Amino acid sequence: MRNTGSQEVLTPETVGPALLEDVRDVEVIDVHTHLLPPSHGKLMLWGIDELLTYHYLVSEYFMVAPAEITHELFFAKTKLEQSDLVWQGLFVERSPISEACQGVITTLQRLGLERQVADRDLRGIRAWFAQQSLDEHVENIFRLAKVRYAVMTNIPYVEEEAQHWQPEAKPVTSRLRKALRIDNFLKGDWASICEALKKEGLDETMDGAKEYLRKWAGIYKPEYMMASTPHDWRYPEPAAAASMKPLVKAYAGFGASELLEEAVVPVCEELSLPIALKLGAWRGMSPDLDPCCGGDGVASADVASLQALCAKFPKVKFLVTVLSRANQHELTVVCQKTRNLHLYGCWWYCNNPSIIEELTKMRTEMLGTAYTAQHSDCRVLEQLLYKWDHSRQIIGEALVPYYQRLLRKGWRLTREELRRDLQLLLGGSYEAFMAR
Ligand code: RAT
Ligand code: ZN
Repeated sequence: MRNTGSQEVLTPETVGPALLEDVRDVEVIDVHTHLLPPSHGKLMLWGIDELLTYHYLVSEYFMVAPAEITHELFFAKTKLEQSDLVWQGLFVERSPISEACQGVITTLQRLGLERQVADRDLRGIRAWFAQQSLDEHVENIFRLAKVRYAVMTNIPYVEEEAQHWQPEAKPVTSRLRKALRIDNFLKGDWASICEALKKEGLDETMDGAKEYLRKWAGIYKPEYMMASTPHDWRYPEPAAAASMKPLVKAYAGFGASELLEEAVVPVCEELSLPIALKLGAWRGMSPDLDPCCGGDGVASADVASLQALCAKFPKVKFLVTVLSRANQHELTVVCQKTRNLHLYGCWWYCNNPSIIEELTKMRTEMLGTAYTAQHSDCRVLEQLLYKWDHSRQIIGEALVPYYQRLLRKGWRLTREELRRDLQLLLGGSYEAFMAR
């Protein structure tokens, strides 16, 4: 009888099917999402109308929308009307073959809504979602997606969000962990930092900024501080910003490098918090799409700046992902050489099957299992289903040849060891890096 237990010794023939089965089963950690708990009311996005108005789909819809549907007209409509238009344009009038469209179909299939999908029955789909009880539904989705926990993105200077944390923090399911997002610091946006300080009754000084970070770290108890940097982010900042005339400087306040060095890094050192960076988003490239968060593009980032930052602060741990495919190889090399840096996920425009496959292969070749192969970046709860289903399949298929090659050389590998490796790639290496 074939031994299918954890001590089963795999062969070049059996490793492929075993890997594809195990990669579907492994419980993952989702290190970056935009999910929020049910206690945060309308900020927690879920259901078919949120799925259909995901910014990837709205952007795609505008490529085929009738000319008379202007951006203004579309965004003035209700969520339901917007979702009707996207459904009609992308799912009824043509086949939904893009990754974002396929994602909706995978999600509905996983929820057992095949018949409604086959009939293009959007009403029926809506009716199914309307029957769900929210807390149970959240748990059900995490269980079906086999996600142990996901890290949220918590932005303290967005009032709508902050009100759920103070004066009293609302309950958060143990499936969600926190991350303190501080884009305005990495942007060097002193004016918006001052606004936030004012609201909190803190001094508009570097000490005030540090106190602000400490305060919100105390409220969230985050996994890490995080920021997506401007597309032209440089560290250290070009001399021009540093050598501003004193008066101009007093008005402009502190620059991004100063804020990093004098506020973010010291507080992270003090609290032993890693800094997660996302490099290469070109914000507001297409402002017409900003209302749905779809206006951003991609730009090649300066990976040397990241390397300089990690080298300058060896006691701080950094996590990183980049948006541009063009940066990926360079970044992988930097990650291999930099002990305080951990690579995670195929971000946003890289979260497509062809690119996930390519990145997984390249990263495995250079980093072995010492990276985190994926994060979902979900904004809508049920997206956990498709983002993880799709990624598991592609990552699994990308890895098979590496194991086959190894086993052909006579390497002895048990099923348990294979599962261990998959766990490392889908959350274990992240936890090990964080705990180190
Ligand atoms: O993927 C997204 O939804 C983007 O709009 C961004 O939010 C990005 O993931 C980010 O975290 O900045
Ligand atoms: Zn994100």
